[in-house]
Amino acid sequence: MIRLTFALSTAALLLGSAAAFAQEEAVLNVYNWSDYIAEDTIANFEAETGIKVNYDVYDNNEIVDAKLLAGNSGYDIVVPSGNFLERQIKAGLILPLDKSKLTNLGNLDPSVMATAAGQDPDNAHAVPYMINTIGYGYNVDKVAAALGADAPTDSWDLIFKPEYAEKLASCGISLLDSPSEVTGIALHYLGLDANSENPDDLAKAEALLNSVKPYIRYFHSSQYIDDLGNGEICVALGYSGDIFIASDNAGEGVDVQYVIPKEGAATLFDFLAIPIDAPHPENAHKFINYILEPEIVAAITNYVFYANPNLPALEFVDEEVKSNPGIYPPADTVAKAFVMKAHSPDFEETLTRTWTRIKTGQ
Ligand code: N2P
Repeated sequence: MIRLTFALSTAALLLGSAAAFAQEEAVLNVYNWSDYIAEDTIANFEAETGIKVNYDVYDNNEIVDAKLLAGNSGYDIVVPSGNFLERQIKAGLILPLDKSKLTNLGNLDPSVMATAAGQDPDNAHAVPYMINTIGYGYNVDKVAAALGADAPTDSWDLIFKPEYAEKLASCGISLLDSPSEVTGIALHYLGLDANSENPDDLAKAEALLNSVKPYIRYFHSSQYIDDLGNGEICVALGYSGDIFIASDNAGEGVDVQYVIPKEGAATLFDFLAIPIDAPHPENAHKFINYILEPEIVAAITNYVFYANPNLPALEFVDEEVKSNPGIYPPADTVAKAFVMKAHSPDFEETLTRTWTRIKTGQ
């Protein structure tokens, strides 16, 4: 009898949650990076599923992190980079995926999934969306005018050696407003571990950034797309695809090139993930499965110039995109790149204070 009661109440619970899913309102709240989806992806998803999408954008991991930590963000989909995702999973902020609902999961490159499992054990919580490197973009004519033929446009020296940065100040250098990524790159440039949490190492990165700070026009993580293209700035440390977008949108006669510096660039995955308290988890799974369709994700890659890890999508990626070594880098470039890892919460706090000091000089 007890067993029967238990069975009945379990069945009622299951029916209850099935009913809750069935009754989930036809809404999905997406929080994605700016310039990180094709023009018609959302409209096509809405037309195919009848789900209305509310779509917000951000340009920096720290913003999403703070919203997830605060809870009740209202978002059903977020797109953290792997190093942030790793910490968010450990903190219980991300919903485990129901893989039975992700019928297209097998499209993902097994080697990428193996790498991703380093940040999301067993790939249990998130699906790799796009792959990017962090290098820099530069305006070929303006940099040549400022530095002549000797400009080190294959090296981080262009930004981190004051003798060059000083000469570029008048045409404008911008850095990402991203503490972990920019200090990681500075550490790597100094020959130190990009993921070091040693205070002495961080002090060296701070000193390097301070040495070029007088020549930095601004710290921002998306403004450079327009400004590189319209000639407002001439060098931007930034995300690979965003620099290709700047190049693609550049005004008449403006030649913007992306550089993966010879010392190595940062490389990272951004992931599709569902916050633990997402109001529409069922719709979020439908969205992730939709993005996993080869033609859908290929259209995104063709529009935003970031590589995706979906193997059957490759045949739908434009030839000029897949043959671009800045978008689909060759193996030796990948070997020199470094992966950003999760920081401890304590170090993250120290880093935030250091970053404020660098930006404000106080
Ligand atoms: C898109 C920037 C995405 C790359 N504009 C950040 N990881």
